[in-house]
Order: sequence, then structure tokens, then C-alpha cells
Amino acid sequence: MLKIWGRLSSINVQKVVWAAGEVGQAFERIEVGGPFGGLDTPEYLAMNPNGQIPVLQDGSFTLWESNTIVRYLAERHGAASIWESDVARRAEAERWMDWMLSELQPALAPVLWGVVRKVPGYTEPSVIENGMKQAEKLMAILEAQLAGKPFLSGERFGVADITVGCGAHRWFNMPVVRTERPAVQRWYESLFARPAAQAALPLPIA
Ligand SMILES: N[C@@H](CCC(=O)N[C@@H](CS)C(=O)NCC(=O)O)C(=O)O
Repeated sequence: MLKIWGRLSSINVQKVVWAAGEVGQAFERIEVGGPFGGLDTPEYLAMNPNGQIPVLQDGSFTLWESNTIVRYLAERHGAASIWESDVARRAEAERWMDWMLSELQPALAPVLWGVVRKVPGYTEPSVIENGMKQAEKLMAILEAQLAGKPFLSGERFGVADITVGCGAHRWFNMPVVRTERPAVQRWYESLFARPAAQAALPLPIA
């Protein structure tokens, strides 16, 4: 059985839990990180020297970096379902995964910290407004993409939908005023109807 290390309020853990569910792999999840601590022990640092979550253990194989774990689970256990064998189409999907890590997550994080987690230093309106401005810009890009395609991974659901879908879950469930994005909303609702998504994406977000 797979082992997934990390608290479920972490967006990066959510990606991995969702992917494991989509590829039909049973897993045990171990609560570490945030209020649970446990990331600075020699045993944990031997698994991930960054002292961060998530970590995946698949038998004797150990892996960190959430998007890489999603790719691994897809290729190792989900080739027929969420992985794309065509190189160009796969690159199109993977591009959205990298966009999530480098663009959308950094925009959403200060908003979550300010509005939901009330982290000191992030509650100033100007910090929240900057994050919202950047997030709206990115949501407009997503809207244009999803207006023409049912999924970010193309014609069928795949790894890009899992990773960016975790960002959309935060976006649609934070108490903020959002511009209407009908295509993003339709896509998010279709994702959240999936049992593996519901098992990975807690509500209310925290
Ligand atoms: N690039 C890493 C980032 C990992 C990361 O930032 N994890 C955060 C949670 S989302 C963490 O470990 N925070 C410390 C904690 O939860 O105590 C990945 O995608 O796996």
C-alpha cells in the first residue's frame, strides 16, 4: 500500500491524495506538517531534506515534490486513465502543472493566508488585493483555455486537471469577491463531482 505523508489542508498533499484516488491505489496518509509537526526529525529529513510535505512511499521507493509525485503515480499506476502517451499532448498538460506551481499557487497563497488563515503580515488589505489582482489575471487565462476545451489536459481528464483543480478549489471556496468565469466554474464543478476529488479536497478550506 502507498504511504502519503502530509496534512490534508496542504494543497500539495491534496494533489497527491487526489491522484492516488484517480489511479485506484489504496494508501495510508500520515498526519505531519502544520499543527502536527514532525518535519524536522532525522527520519523525516532522510525522506525529504526540504522538511516539507508531501512525501510518497511506494514500497521501497520514496519521492518528494508534489507535481513529480502526481506524474509518477499517473505513469506508474494510471497510464490508461490520467496519463497521456502522446509527447506533445502530454507537454501541453504538463505546462499547466508547472504554471500551477510557478504562477497560480504563489498568487493564491497570500490570499489564503490573509483571508482564511489570518497569518500575521498577510492580513493587510494591500497584500490581499495584490494576490487577488494576480489571481484574477491568471483566472482569465484559464477561462480562455477552458472555453474551448473540456479539460486542461485536453479532451479527457488528466494530471493537469488534478493539480490546477486543487487551486480552483481554493479559489472558489475562499470568502472573496470573484469575477464570474463560467468555463472555469463549469470545469471545477465537473472535477469536484469526482469521488477522488471529494476525498482529497476538504471543505471548508483551512
Ligand atoms: N514544491 C513543493 C512545496 C512543498 C510545500 O511547500 N509544502 C508545504 C505545505 S503546502 C509545507 O511543507 N509546509 C510546512 C508544513 O506544512 O508544516 C511541492 O510541491 O511538494
